[in-house]
Amino acid sequence: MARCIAVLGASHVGKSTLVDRLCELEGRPPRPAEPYELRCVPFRFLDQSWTALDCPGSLEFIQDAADALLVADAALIVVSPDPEQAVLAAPYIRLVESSGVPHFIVVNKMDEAHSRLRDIAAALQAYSSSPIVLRQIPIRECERFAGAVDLFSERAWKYRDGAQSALIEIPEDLMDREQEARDEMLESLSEYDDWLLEEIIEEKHPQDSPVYAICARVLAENRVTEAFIASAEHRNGVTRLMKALRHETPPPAAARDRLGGAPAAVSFLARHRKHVGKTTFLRVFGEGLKAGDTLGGGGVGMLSDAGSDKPAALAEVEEGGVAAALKSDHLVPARLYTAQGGSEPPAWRAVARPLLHRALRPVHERDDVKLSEAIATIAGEDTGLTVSQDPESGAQVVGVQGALHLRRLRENLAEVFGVEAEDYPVATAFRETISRRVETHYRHKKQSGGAGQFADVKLTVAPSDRSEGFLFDQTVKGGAVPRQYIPAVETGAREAMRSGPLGFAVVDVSVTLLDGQHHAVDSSDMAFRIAGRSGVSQALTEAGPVLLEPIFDVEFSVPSHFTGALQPIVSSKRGHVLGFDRDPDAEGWDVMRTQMPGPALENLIAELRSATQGVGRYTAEFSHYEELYGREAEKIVTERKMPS
Ligand SMILES: Nc1nc2c(ncn2[C@@H]2O[C@H](COP(=O)(O)OP(=O)(O)OP(=O)(O)O)[C@@H](O)[C@H]2O)c(=O)[nH]1
Ligand SMILES: [Mg+2]
Repeated sequence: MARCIAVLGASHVGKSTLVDRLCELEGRPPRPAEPYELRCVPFRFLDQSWTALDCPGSLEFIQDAADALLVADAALIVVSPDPEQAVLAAPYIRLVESSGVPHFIVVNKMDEAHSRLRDIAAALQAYSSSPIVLRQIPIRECERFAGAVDLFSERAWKYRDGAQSALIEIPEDLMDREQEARDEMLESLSEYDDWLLEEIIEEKHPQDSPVYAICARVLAENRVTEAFIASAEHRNGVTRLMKALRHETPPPAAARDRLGGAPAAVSFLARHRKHVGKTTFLRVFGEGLKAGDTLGGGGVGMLSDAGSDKPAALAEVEEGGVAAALKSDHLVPARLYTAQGGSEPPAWRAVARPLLHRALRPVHERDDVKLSEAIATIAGEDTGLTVSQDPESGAQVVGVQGALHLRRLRENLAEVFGVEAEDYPVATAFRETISRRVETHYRHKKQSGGAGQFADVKLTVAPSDRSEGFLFDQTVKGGAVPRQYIPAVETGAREAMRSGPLGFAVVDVSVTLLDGQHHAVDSSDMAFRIAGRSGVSQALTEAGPVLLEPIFDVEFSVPSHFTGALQPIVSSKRGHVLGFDRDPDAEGWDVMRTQMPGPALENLIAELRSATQGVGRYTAEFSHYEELYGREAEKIVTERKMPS
């Protein structure tokens, strides 16, 4: 049986360094981490197999972290020792809590800590719905991080460069603090265990082993969050952490139960690799998996070591093990597989809604088809990416998490698929309508040898209610326009709606054909279609055209601390706030409901991130169209009319 931990947290907190150190405890250094990519690191510790899933730090890749949590037995949320940076951990605490995966906090870079550990814990507590309990406290010598006291065993270790830590007596000056922190820890645990509560009330000194068992249980039940300290760079605190993981990380059966049902394997990542093709990373939950076994209704072609750069065949993957499936193109990421079928993962994992939409085009025109194919392939693998087509221009549009994610996409296109692509903004879908009723008369007449063309129409255009689209009616009397030509007039009128006097599609207009004339020989469908089109176009020009702007319901979610910073962003973009509340789904977060005009969304994520230290997010849903007047409207119309 092998266990799996997800290691996640903000950028540059030392996640990859910590994973390297865990792997090096008993083995060789792992394959180096690549920026912005999840890395699987299999390793062994005290005769047991483990895989660490080293998640990329930027929030733009939080979907990768969510997918890693899907398969993890436990999570390590790695944080900075600076209380000011606690907020950067908030999105990860939130994600892990929503997943239900038992988790620990690791305060890393303790060698750089300038604050008291309890202040760091207090700052993190604002975002954690379970109490954060210290498992260790630091020993400092001359302001330097020199060792740690384990609050369970009440033993102290002094770190030594390049050697095993030395067991020492708890330093005299730490005794009181140690006692206080230990009491706090036991008190938190005693809330979930009557025996422990009694021991405390009777002022006994509870034994280690039952306390360890309580710890493992409350961890599995997500009652408390234990915090460890480390300096991964200096290899300090790594063995202690790994020993705690070994004791307390639940077996893979618990992760499988959390997923409901009994998947044989769960895929959590897929990448297209040059010369290798599609590689899907799986965690095996069944009794084991061999190449050639059936999974998801198809054969698994080859199983390869998840930690290796190049394909390295594995005969079999044990229960709980992680492997890369090659030559198994039917497998897709983030799916729960049985031998014959596959099912959707739980809803909590879909965290990455598109936050930035950009259109893509190939740098070289000849790559047009290649680009579409490559994007389709990547969209099947990158679970944080959406692909659509702009209905106005037909351009390929990608929905990504931000500028870094876009960069990873473009690099992937170039390096793996050999297509250079450039991105550009997606035009806002403005519309136009009219403000008054106009009656018009239009005669289409041509006499150029042979058969002529004749059609005469009298019609009105009138504004109709918002969202009514296009309505057509006729009140022609006495066959002035013969019945067979009326549909042609309607077709012409619809054509006129495609682009109005301001240059945008026209909506919410009703056209009524009142009267007209025809000619026994020269009238035709074509002639009435042209008359309908030209007549309506002419009428729209006179009917007070108005620009319509799409309005979106935009809901922000930010740590409460930043709620005040949202208002100026919303108003500077012509939006308005509808209200705000505590976020029921996450401790320490607020949601703010607003309405914002379409153009505001173009760069919203960049502004939101710069106002919220990168952690704010939003969702946007189209709501309705609203009339836009004045300078803003003029600017948009002028830009539209400029030759591109
Ligand atoms: N002082 C100190 N530096 C550390 C420690 N751990 C990691 N670092 C340094 O912090 C930097 C970031 O470390 P990484 O391990 O790449 O951090 P990460 O969290 O994986 O970063 P991303 O994957 O980019 O989010 C590197 O320069 C490390 O050498 C530590 O314990 N103390
Ligand atoms: Mg890293």
